[in-house]
Amino acid sequence: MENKPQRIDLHNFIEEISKGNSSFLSRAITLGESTLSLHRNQFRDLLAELIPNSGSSIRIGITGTPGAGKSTLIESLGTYLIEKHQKKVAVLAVDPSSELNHGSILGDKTRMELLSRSKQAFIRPSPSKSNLGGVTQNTREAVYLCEAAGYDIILIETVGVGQSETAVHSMVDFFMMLQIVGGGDDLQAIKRGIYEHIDLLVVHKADQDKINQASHEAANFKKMFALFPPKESQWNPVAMTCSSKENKGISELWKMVVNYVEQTQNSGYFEKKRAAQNIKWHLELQQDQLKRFLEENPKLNQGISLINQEVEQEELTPLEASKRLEKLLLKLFPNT
Ligand SMILES: Nc1nc2c(ncn2[C@@H]2O[C@H](COP(=O)(O)OP(=O)(O)OP(=O)(O)O)[C@@H](O)[C@H]2O)c(=O)[nH]1
Ligand SMILES: [Mg+2]
Repeated sequence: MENKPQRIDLHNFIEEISKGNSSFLSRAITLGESTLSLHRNQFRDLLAELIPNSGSSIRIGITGTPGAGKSTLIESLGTYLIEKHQKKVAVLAVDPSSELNHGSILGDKTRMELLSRSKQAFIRPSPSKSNLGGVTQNTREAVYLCEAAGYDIILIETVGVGQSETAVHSMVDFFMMLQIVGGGDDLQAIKRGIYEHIDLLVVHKADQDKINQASHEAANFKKMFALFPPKESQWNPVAMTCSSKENKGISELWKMVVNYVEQTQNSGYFEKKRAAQNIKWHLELQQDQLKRFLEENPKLNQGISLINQEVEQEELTPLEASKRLEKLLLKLFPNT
């Protein structure tokens, strides 16, 4: 027989996470990834208690095609922030394909060897769900938990393909994209319109022997950015070169983030963006809650199974089935 799900000791969790206990932080994130109602409900209570202690970090999204060097840059930047600025750094990942591709998680851990050994860093691979909505929600919640545990900088890695990039953009303060030197203009990126959403473009792998070419490419990106209409943030996207392997350009990159935060905090945009992101989160939670509520209603489930069977046996057309579902919903929720 399956074990009954365990109830967690909420107060103990709150206390330990607030003290920065990373193993409790990890367990809390796992609780949030559970699909069991008991876990989700407990997680919601935990998060509600901890959210007032969150919000004070800088949230940074990092995108780029597979192999662009995102994890390596996170290793360099994270180590720099810990050593030179005494920051605590959390690394999260949004990669809905990671369930299919366990290699990438292992790869990330080896790319972030120093960080994974540091007590000031916390690394959490992408939740292993294939549904992007679930992954996004889990990651957003993990951001709040990491902040409550005292992490000052949250770095979120995402692959520059598909919708995950847009999802990460909607949960960070600052968004950067990595492009490999010599890679040319990324046609895919142009198609996705992603250049218009980034705050910083890094011409990456700009090692000593490639620095001239990289600088030239960065200058071209700057010209392209100058043609974009002004953003609401009033921040002009920046292009710069960086070699994570040689640790070049890391402090300059950090300076850029600090400039951005200062400028947008002074203008009020920083808070405005967070408020808009909060509303988006609320709407996502609401959708999720409604979906769960419906999925867990036994009468509705029974009715849907019957309707499905009849469609499969060609006794009902899809349109007739939709009418039947509407009738069933009106019967189950008569006041609507
Ligand atoms: N020459 C050079 N190679 C680099 C640099 N940064 C990363 N690399 C190499 O690029 C390869 C990919 O690096 P990752 O950091 O795993 O790239 P990623 O973007 O995280 O890749 P995925 O997570 O698979 O999407 C590795 O072999 C790195 O050693 C750099 O600055 N210069
Ligand atoms: Mg990676």
